[in-house]
Amino acid sequence: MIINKSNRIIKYFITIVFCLLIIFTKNIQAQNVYIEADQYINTNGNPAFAPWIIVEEGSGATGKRYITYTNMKHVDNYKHSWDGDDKIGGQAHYSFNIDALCNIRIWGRVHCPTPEDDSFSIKILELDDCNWDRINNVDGAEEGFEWVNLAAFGFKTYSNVSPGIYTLIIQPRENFTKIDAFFISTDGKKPDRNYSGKLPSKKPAKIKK
Ligand SMILES: [Ca+2]
Ligand SMILES: [Ca+2]
Repeated sequence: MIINKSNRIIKYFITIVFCLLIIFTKNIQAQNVYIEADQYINTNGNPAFAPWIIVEEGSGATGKRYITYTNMKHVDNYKHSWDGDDKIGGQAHYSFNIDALCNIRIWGRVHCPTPEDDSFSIKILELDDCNWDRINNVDGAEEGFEWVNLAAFGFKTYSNVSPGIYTLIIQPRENFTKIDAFFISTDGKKPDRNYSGKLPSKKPAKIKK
């Protein structure tokens, strides 16, 4: 009698734990991520950031800063090659964390005044290996900085991305393309138009001993 009662209690307990596990697993949703374009992570071990430059701006750009490039006379018709691995142009590297299995698409906050200043190469190092995508002919950001879905202008979307640390890389192509920020959407939502960015840290990061 006592053994039967104990068995029932154990069964109830296992059932409750199992149900909680299902509910918890279903509710795991990866976090969306904002990246400021000026807060790149290039180090001595990575390609140089230049010819990208950081421009400080009082208003318009998130975090009051954006990146661009203006001195590409050394390349054909002021345009850099689409080949991001040719080692002529610089690269901007950004690290971001995906904390649960998800699909991702990437938005850019850009200002592209004309079709002659609206292109760059892009890839995610861990997902694309050697393949660069080509952002070009960007519509909707002629008058100032606007969020654009880069999937509409040449960048792929990614399905079933596993949790982990990833590296977004961009390389310049046409002069004067202005890039302000990126948004990694993991839930299909658009970036918040009220996002104002974050200023770069004035203090150096503390090193834990
Ligand atoms: Ca910015
Ligand atoms: Ca163009």
